[in-house]
Amino acid sequence: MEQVMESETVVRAKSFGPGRFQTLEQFIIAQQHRFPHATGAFSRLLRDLSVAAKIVNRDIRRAGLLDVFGDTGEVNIQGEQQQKLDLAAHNEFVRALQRGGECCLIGSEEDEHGIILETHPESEGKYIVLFDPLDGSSNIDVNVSVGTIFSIYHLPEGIEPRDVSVEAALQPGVEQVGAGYVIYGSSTMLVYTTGDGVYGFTLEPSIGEFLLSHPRLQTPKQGKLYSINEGNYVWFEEGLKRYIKWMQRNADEPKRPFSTRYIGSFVADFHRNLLKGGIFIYPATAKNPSGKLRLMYEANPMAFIIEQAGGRASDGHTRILEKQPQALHERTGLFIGSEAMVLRAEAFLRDERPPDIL
Ligand code: P6P
Repeated sequence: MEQVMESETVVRAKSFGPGRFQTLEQFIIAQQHRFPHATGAFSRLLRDLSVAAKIVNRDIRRAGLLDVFGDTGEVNIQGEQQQKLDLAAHNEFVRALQRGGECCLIGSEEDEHGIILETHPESEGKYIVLFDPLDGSSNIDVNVSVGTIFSIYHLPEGIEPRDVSVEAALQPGVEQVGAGYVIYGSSTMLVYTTGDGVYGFTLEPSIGEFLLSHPRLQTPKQGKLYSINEGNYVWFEEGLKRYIKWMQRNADEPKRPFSTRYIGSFVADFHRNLLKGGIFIYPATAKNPSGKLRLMYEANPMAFIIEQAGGRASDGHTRILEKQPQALHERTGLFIGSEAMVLRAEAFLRDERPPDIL
């Protein structure tokens, strides 16, 4: 009997059988079965986003070989140089959501007004998706990890998809039904929550599947890493300056000094702190009174994830998820990460003695 050699891919695919790893699709379907009235629309929406993520991943991995480095010469709504891959990523996610038909409204960092999608007769079009298609894009040309961040809301009751306007997206973060990010790093991971824990999937390039690698992620209550651009120190409020000096002191309870880790790519800094413990701070300052990061498609989705992982997120005073948005692209100060570290930062900002909390 001639021994038919299976291709390496087939062998590897088999080695990723149900006993080893669950694919994102299998996981999404398994989760859907937990909701008796689920129609599959949300599952299809997540699948649409994961397909776009794989395409963006492919383009990023080849960025050095294709003419996609550098900027388009355009400036986006944020007043930032629009990188070619920014636009390519934005277009991929828009196309995926258009094809899927489950989304009726998109809010994207790369689009000033919001994009209303035609819904399909065979799908419900009851979701609103907000995203930063390629966060940290200024790092693309120097080969530093970048990411995509997305946030999912239901279309508010009583509004038909054909009547949707961008105001329908202006819901507080507590109304999110899903949130996630993709980190294009040493490996490509998709991390998301729907309110029942945080799950991380690592892309296996040889079979083109996201495989469950980090089930029920929890972030340490206390960490030793802090991420902040201290180049802005002169514009920090006094309480934050005191917090930074407290973290740098040679002391115990908790053991300090902490280490600073700042990549300048929010998704990468967030992901490391999520896994290892730590705090990421981009505060409102005298120079940037509203902060830099955007509430709707950066702070809110990451706040949903960090709270589901046992952490905390505020603007230093107010819980991020309870902030009532006034505009699609509004910015916010952000303190996000290990619960004890965010609580202590908030105490310093209230000008209190460092409390013995947690
Ligand atoms: P700064 C990237 O442009 C970004 O929006 C985040 O990804 C990152 O955390 C932050 O800005 C870095 O800002 O002012 O420290 O360069």
